[in-house]
Amino acid sequence: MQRRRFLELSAGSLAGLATLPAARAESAVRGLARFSVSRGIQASTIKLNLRARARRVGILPGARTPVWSFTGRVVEGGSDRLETLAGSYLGPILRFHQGDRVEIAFKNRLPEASIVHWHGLHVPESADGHPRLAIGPGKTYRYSYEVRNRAGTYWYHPHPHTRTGPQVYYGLAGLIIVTDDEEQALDLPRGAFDLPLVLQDRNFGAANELRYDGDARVGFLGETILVNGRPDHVLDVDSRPYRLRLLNGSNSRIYKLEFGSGVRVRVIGTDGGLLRRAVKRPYLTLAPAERLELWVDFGGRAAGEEIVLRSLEFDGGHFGLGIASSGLAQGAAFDVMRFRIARAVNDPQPLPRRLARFERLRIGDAVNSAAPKTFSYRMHQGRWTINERQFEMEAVSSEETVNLGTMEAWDVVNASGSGSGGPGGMLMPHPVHLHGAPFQVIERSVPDRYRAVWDTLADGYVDKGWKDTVLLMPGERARLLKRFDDYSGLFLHHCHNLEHEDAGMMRNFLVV
Ligand SMILES: [Cu+2]
Repeated sequence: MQRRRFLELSAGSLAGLATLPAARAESAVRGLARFSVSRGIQASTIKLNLRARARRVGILPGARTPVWSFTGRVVEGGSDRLETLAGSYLGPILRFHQGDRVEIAFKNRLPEASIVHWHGLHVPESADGHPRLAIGPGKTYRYSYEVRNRAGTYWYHPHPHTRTGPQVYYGLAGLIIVTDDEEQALDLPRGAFDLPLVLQDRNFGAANELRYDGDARVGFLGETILVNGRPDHVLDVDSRPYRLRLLNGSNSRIYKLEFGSGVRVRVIGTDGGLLRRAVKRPYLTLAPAERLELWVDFGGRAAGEEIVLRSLEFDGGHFGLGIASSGLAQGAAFDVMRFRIARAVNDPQPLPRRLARFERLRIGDAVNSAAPKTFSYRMHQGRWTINERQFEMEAVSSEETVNLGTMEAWDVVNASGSGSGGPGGMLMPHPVHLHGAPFQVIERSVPDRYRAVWDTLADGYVDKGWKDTVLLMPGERARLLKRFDDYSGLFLHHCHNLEHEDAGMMRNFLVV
C-alpha cells in the first residue's frame, strides 16, 4: 500500500498528483523530468552565489524531510548556467563551457564547518576544497578558477575532514555539466533527451527524517534507492535514443547496472568525458563518485512499455561484517528506476562512430616508468590507511611529493587481508579518488585468491576513458598514469567510500 503511494508520487501520474497540493505536485514533476540543456553556450565569465543550508523537501508521502541543500543564484553570466532541480534536495546543476572563468561565493549557512570540492575539475589549490580551507557557520569562501576540463559530467560536494559522509548524506551534492566546442559539434541526443541521473541510497525514519547509520567499516548502505533525490523513480521517455549521465552519488554503495529487455546500451563517456568511440559492456559497474555517460536506445518500443534499470547481485566482499541491519547489503539486487515509453515516435538518431579526440597516455612518458609508486589502501592497526598512514591536515610523505609538469605512474592497491588487515579490514571495496587532473587506468590485476569476487564486477569496468575515481575490489591493483600540470600546491588522494575517508583513509599530495 505504502509502496504504491510512492510510485504514484514519483511517477507524477494524475492519480498521484491528485493526492498532493498542486504547487508541490507540479514541482515534483519538474524535478523529475525537466532538464533544459542549453545549446551553444560560449566561454565567458560566470559569477555564482552558492549556499549550503537546511531546508525541508517532500520526498516521501507525509511529512517533509529535513535536508541540507545547496541553493544557488547567477550573479553574472546568464540564467541558463544554473538549473534548479525542483522537488529534489540536490543542488542546482552548474553548466560550464570549457574556458569559462568561474567565480563562486560559497556561503556556509550550516551549523558546522564546510567547504566545497568540485569533483573532477582541475582547479588551483585555493579552489580545490581542501579540508584545511573549511569555513565556519556564517562565513563565505570565494572560489575563482578557469574550467579546463573536457566536456563531461562532474559534480560538487562538501569536503570537511570527518564530516564529508554526513554532509553529502543529508543532501549536499550537485552536478556540473561541462561542454566544449568539440562536443557541441557532435550529433548526440540533446535537450530533453540528455538526462542526468544521480543514484543515491538513503534510510528514512518514522517521521520521514533521514537516518544516517553509517559505519566506519562498511560505510553507509541505505534501503531506499533515490534517483535525482526521488524514490521509486519513473521517467517518461520517447521511443528514441537518449544520452544518460549517471553519477553514483552514494556514500558507499556500488551499483552493477543492467537495462532490462534487450535495450541497446553503449558507454560513450567516463568520469573525464567522452570516449573516442562507444563501447559495449554486459553490465555497468558504478562505484561511489564515478560517472558513466550512456547512449541508450528506446527506439521501436510501444507507448506504455516499461524498461527497468536494475542493480544486479554481486559479491560485495563483506562476508557479513558489520552490515547495517536495516539496509540492503552491498551486492544485493534491487530495482533502481523505470523508464516508461510515453510517446512512440520515429526519431532515430544514429550513434556517431567517432565521439571525441582522445589522447592515450603511455607509461614510457612517466618520470617513474621503471618504478611506479605504490599506494596501498588497507586497514592497519584498526584504522583505514594509505601506506599505513592516516590523514593529517598538512603532512605529505616523500612518495606523495610530485614535480609540477611531470607525469607519474601510481599503482593503487586494495591490500585488504594482507598483513595486519584485521577482521574489519578484510575484503572491503575501495573506490580511490585523486584530485587534480584526471588520470588513465592502464592495467589492472588481482591475485587468484580474490579472482572470484573480482569476476562478479570486473566486466562492467570502463577503463578506456579519463577517470578520477577507480574502484579497487579486494586484492585488486590498478596502474594509473597521471599528469601533474598547471597548479602547484596541496591536493588530496583518498577512498571515496565517504565513511572510510572520514575515518582517515585520505592523504595529501604536494605538487612542487
Ligand atoms: Cu575505502
